[in-house]
Amino acid sequence: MQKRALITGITGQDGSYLAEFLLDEGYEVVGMVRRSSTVTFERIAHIQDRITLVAGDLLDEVSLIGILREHRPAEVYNLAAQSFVQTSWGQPVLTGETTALGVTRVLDAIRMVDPEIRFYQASSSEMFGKVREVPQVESTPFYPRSPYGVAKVYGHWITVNYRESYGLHASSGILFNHESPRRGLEFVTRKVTHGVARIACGLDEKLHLGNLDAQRDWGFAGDYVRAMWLMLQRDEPEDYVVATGETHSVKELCEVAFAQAGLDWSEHVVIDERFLRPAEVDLLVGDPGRAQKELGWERTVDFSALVTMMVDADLELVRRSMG
Ligand code: NAP
Ligand code: F7E
Repeated sequence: MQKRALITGITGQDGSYLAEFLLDEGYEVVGMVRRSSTVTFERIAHIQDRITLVAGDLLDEVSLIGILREHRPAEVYNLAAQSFVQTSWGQPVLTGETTALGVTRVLDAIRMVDPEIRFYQASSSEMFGKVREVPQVESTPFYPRSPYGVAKVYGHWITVNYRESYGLHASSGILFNHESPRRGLEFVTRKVTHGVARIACGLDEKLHLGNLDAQRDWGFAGDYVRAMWLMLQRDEPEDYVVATGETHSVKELCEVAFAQAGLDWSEHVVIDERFLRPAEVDLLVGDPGRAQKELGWERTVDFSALVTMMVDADLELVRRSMG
């Protein structure tokens, strides 16, 4: 029988890759979208005729219960969130309502409608924040450094709690930064690759950035959605770190991205205080050992291939927009 999966956050970067992946696996895909005055389906336009979109919001539990009752998915992937760290200082309550309490609303809806549903929670390396050990593993203590990170810690523990309290098949993927040509323009990788493309095409001269010393473990989003699915295929629910095991600074990101377009980053990058954060996460690097051993998961794209892929895609995008 064809399996049905519900994805919250299907219009986001990960939602679009996961929907493609599940369609290829033969799933019927239901995607939850929130009401908006403009259409936000850019990332899923190419598969829109193969998926079912339903209206709902993480802020509204009644909508979640209604969707589960009507569509009866076997698996729920909770990818929806206010996901931009910088915004979480300006909108801490909204971030908490969506990224933290939103998880409880989905879990509670599952508990009430069908506790057999398998559940994936999009946890984050931002939970490690001011890191207590290097590299970070599943048992590394959390020390979040932003309202976003704090909200994700809540989402993580409520997932563990519903698993232990009600026996739900609920797993949490502690995913480190993952990027792609579909990444939102405000995140640093895409900001840099899109900025490089605009400079290479003569549309801009400078790129304004914040802390160039921050280090991240950057992987490819297309690889990471496979890990989400693998977690829900296990007999027992469990939490997994998904990462590359390598870390690179924002400065290195700039070097590689500008060089890909034949440019010298130091001639174009300007440090701008507006992009510094009240509290920074200086260094993240994950150990994906458990995911490799138990899920058989491996990444296929390394850092330089990822940056090259993103610069090339943005060069094409900017050139096309210029006609
Ligand atoms: P994204 O591109 O920002 O997508 C977020 C999605 O959430 C969008 O579809 C958005 O809808 C939806 N959303 C926001 N508020 C909502 C609400 N109140 N109700 C329903 N939907 C709502 O994020 P992403 O990069 O794909 O990340 C997916 C998930 O993984 C997020 O939970 C994120 O926090 C987490 N995560 C991401 C990374 C990463 O490096 N990408 C790493 C670890 C964890 P609209 O299109 O309408 O805005
Ligand atoms: O910042 C530094 C910034 O916004 C990365 C989200 O998907 O991954 C993401 O969170 C680093 C930070 O991602 C600029 O200070 C310097 O140290 O791309 P980012 P993030 O904060 O790591 C985690 C795992 C998630 O879960 C989140 O949802 O880059 N940085 N200059 C800058 N960052 C931005 N955005 N803009 C700059 O100009």
